Amino acid sequence: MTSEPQPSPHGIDPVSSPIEKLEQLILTRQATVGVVGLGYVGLPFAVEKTKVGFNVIGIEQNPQRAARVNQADSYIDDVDSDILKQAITHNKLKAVTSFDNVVDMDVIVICVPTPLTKNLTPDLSYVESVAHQIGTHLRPGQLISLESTTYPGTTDDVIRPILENISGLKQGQDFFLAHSPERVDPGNQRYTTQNTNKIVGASDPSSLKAAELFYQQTIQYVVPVSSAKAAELVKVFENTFRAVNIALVNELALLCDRLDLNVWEVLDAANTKPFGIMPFYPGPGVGGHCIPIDPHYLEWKAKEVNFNTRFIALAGEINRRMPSFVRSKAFRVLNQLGIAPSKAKILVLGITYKKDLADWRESPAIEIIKFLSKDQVTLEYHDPYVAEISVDGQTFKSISLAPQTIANADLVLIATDHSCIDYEQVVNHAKVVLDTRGITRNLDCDRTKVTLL
Ligand code: SAJ
Repeated sequence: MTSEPQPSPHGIDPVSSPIEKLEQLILTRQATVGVVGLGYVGLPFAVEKTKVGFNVIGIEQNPQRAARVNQADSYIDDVDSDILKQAITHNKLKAVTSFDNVVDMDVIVICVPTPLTKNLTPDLSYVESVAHQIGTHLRPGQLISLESTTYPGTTDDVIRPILENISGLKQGQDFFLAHSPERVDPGNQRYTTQNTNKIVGASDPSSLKAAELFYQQTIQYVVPVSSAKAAELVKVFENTFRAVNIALVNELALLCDRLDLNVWEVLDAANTKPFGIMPFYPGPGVGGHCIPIDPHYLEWKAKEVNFNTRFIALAGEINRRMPSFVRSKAFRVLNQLGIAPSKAKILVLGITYKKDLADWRESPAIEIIKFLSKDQVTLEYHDPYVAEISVDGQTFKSISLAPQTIANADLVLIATDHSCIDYEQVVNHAKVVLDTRGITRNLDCDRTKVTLL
């Protein structure tokens, strides 16, 4: 990665080809960068590019989000408002809601969601809609990079035809197209957009070269692969690897429950092996925008070539089963206290999909709350990151974690293990605790009060 923009030898050579012009604009940081989708991937990426001198235009369909970006009011945990303010006040970043500026952009990076439909099939509607919008403004010399996680073949077989058919331009000679999967671990303080190795793949050499050069301006180690398809598969494999290993330890938790063994003791001991193992831990289920979703993109593509990815299907089934397992464990604890669920008060501690961030969408804790609400349990929650949630039309506000509110609950259910909570205090004041994250397993406390997943 170069720390300084490269001086353009003699300005932009009027006779150079589209690829040479684009490379010069990238090297001199004179390229205008468009980022479509200012979410947990797009906004950190946009800010990173401004830090090395690029002018960035964010295209954000949500007008409230676009306004907040322009007011330097960050809504993404990993983007500090002060850093955002620098980009805005130096006129290096602005957010718009339309695609009219696309013609002024030299590089356009697509960071929009790729969710699943209700029956677990890929929903490319956001990506296709963006491709149509870009296609209507596409001009020679532009590089388009798809970062959204998707099945192998999307860039070449879905995006490319849309861009070529609408614009009449050809990939590789007029415009350039690549896939560079996002690798963002929300809340990770060590690995950021800037120091996380980045895969780049394209199906023609000019596109690959332009994309590699672009990402090398801000990322220490860019890894080229032979095609967009290979880059797409790298990413969905990474998340499938996690989903399958999380499912393995979740299944172990289910088995340990039958064998009356402590799954946390077994895993902690297994992870003392100095080689050939990697720590994964059971939990109340798998949340976030990636792990529960991305593997099913690969499963769907595999079926297209008559191949059954059984690991993915099984992993999804086991991980989706965990919230109801937590419900059955909670009922077992209440039963031992002689309390019927419909007479019980449960305090859910932590509702985000994983610790130390504010994102509670797709969180397993919400699934658990849905189950317990149907069982007419009286529910309260505390989460320092989330002041209010609505679940199936019911609104809950985070209550204070005072000793009295802890003691008032028949059961405290730890669903997310935020680092800022004093779990010793929680156990001391609680009647009983169901710990689905193993966060209390090494605490010096009254263990008779604690049930681990
Ligand atoms: N979880 C477990 N047990 C584990 C690990 C995770 O139950 O051992 C749960 C978490 O609590 C969470 C879910 O699985 O609910 C997903 O956690 P995650 O950290 O794997 O997923 P994300 O979506 O926050 O971030 C991941 C990235 N995380 C890591 O690499 C550690 C990575 O897989 C992707 O770069 C990113 O998704 C993405 O955007 O694809």
